[in-house]
Formats: sequence, C-alpha cells, structure tokens
Amino acid sequence: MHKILILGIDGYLGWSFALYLGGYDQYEISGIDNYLRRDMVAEIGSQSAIPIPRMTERLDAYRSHFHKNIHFMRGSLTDYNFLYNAIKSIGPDTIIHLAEQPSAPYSMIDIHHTIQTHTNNLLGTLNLLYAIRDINTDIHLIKLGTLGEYGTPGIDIPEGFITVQYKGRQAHLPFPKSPGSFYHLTKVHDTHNIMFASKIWNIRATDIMQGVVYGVQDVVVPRVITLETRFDFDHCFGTVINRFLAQSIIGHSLTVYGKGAQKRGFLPQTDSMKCLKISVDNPPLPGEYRVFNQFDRTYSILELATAIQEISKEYFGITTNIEHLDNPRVEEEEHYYNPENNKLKELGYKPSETNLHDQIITMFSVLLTYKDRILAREHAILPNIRWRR
Ligand code: USQ
Repeated sequence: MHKILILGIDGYLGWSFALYLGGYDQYEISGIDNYLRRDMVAEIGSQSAIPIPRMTERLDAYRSHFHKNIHFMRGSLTDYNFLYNAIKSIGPDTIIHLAEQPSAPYSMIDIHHTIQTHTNNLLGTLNLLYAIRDINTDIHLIKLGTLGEYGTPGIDIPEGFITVQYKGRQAHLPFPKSPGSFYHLTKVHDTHNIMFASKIWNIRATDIMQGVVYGVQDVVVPRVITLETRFDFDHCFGTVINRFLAQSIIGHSLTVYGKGAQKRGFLPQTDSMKCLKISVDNPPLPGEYRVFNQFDRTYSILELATAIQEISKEYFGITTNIEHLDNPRVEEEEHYYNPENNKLKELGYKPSETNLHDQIITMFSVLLTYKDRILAREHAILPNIRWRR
C-alpha cells in the first residue's frame, strides 16, 4: 500500500484529491486539517455555494461510498509537536501539502492578515520540512506553489529554472520570481525554503507551480451531496471562472478587473487531480528538487468573461453584462504570457478532452441548484480589498 497524507484535506483541492484517490485500491489515505478555510470564508461573510457537511459526515460518506477509511487528524501545521507526532504515527510515503492560505486578496486586507498568511504558510512549510528531516527523508513532499510566483516577466516562463549566460559564463539558475501579492510571496519564500532543505537534507520534493483552478469535482457521478467539495465565489476565495459563473447565475454583472487583457494559466479541477496523482506515482530521486508548471491553457480574463456571457445566453437563457471595475489589484493588464508545461506531459499527463465550453456548461448545471445560496451572499461578490490605499 502507498500511504498518502493530504495536508489541507478539508479544502477545495484537498477533499477533491481524497475523492479522486478513493477510486484506486493502491492508496491508503490520511488527512490533516484545522478548518481554517471554513473560518476565513465565514470571517469575510461568505459561504461555499455548494453546502459542505462537517468532517465527521464527510468521512462517513466516504466510507459508505468507497468502502475504505480516511485516517483524519485535526490540527495545525504551525504546531510542530502535533505535526511531528502525526507524521510519525502515519508513516506516509508521500505528503501532499495543500494546507496554505490560498487567497491573494485575503493576504492584502491589512497587516494582520498579511502576518497571518505568512505565519500560516511559511511556518507550516518549515515545520513540515523539519518533520520530514527528523522522521524520514525518503518521504516525497509534493508542495502546492503557484504560477503566480513568476509573475508576468514578459518572456517565456520555463519550469523552475533557466539557463543564463552572463559575461562569458553560463549557469542553470532558479527563474526570477516577481509575485503580485503577499500571498504569492509566501509561495516564493516556501520555494526557497524547500529548495534549500532539499539540498542540505536530501529531501525529495516536487514544487508545483499551479495556475488558477476552476470547476466542480466530478469524481462521484451521480453526485452525492455529502461528498461534494466546496465552491467559493466571494471576492476573496472565489477564483475568477468560478466567480463569473456564480455571478451570471444570479444576474450580477461579470466583474472584470481593469482592462481584462491580463492573462493567467487555467486548469479544471479534474486535471489538477490527474496531475497530482502523476506526481505521486513518479517521485523524484532522493535529494532531487523539481518544479512542474501545472495548467492546461492560458486565457485573458476578458476572453473568459465573454465565453461565460455567451454560454449563459445560449444554453441557459440568462443575459449577463460585463463590467470593467477599477482594478483593486496592482497588476499588469496587458502583457506577454507564455509559461511552459512539458514535464507533466512527459510523464503521461493528457489534459481533459472536454473543452472549456463544455466544462462551463456542466458547472452551470450543477451551480444552478445552489442559486439561493449564492444570492444569500451576494454582498460578498464585489471586491473591497485594494492593493493600494
Ligand atoms: N479577476 C478579475 N475579476 C474577478 C476576480 C479576478 O478580473 O472577479 C482577475 C484578477 O485581477 C487576476 C485574475 O483574474 O488578474 C486571477 O485572479 P483569481 O482571483 O482568479 O486568482 P489569483 O488571485 O491569481 O489566485 C488564484 C488562487 C491562488 C493560486 C493562483 C494561481 O486563489 O491560490 O495560487 O490562482 S496564479 O493566478 O497562477 O498565481
């Protein structure tokens, strides 16, 4: 049996990954979470559009559906003793670290939220690195970073490293980082900590530079309500495609920040799961630190808004406006963007055959059921956190 420990198992990706692995016999799954995501979404006055039950109910539903248990422990990665004891007792072959505060706007609210984000993300990852050093350096660490670590540098973005020539000499160096929020900065700092720990302690690590994930989980069909993963649409925790869909469903205009020509790499949740499993099944060598850029395609924000506007009208009879808001963030709104993503493909990754158009239709159908829950938190849609005062 391959023992996998999912950190952040109660989250959007963590729970989906537990479901995704549930269909395979070779994995024994454990999970840790401190419910921080639930608390933060409540703090900003929102809720998941798709209702999510308490962890005990999730675990019961999982057992009934997959006929196997998840070994769950509640606790924070910032507590070294807790983390050490948990990893020691579980004895994982692979640890997937999805337990970070994931929102750029949340990290920019004020000094307290910046500090909270840095404390949670950086200390959690440092504790994890030390626990791996102290327990078993053969454990494969898979850590979720972000494509946003690179920013929008105006040249092609390789996977982690670039060969540079300078004054007649050549070196293979980490690609320069230029992140756009204090949240994204935590991922850059994590990257440096992991790279260093890997070098000095011989830890095998996969650092995933993932783009913006969208969609609902589609592992369990027909859908079982107690097994659904969360779906956020608020200005802090909703990612852009998920937000546009929720906005369209309640007749809100689509909130394009600034010109909307800014581009990002995107992937549906199912493809994120496929990629994570490929990383699990193909560990790096002892002491190897590797980087995967994980996304399917790049789109501009306006392209996405236009696609959702058209699909809303054509398939669901909903007329939606696109509204260009004064951009609350400080970011380039028109730029060259071309990250590379070959390494996962070389390991066998094939993006979903369904295209964005079909995925949006599926998401729409699922989300329509929860229109009332979105309407109940309509006040959490418009952005009110600005990068500059
Ligand atoms: N945007 C809008 N309107 C909205 C929301 C966002 O125009 O209503 C724009 C933003 O200005 C930005 C882009 O859409 O240019 C993406 O924003 P987002 O909120 O969907 O994603 P982001 O803040 O970049 O963060 C998300 C996840 C984060 C992950 C990151 C991957 O929350 O955890 O690391 O995507 S990446 O963007 O590649 O850095």
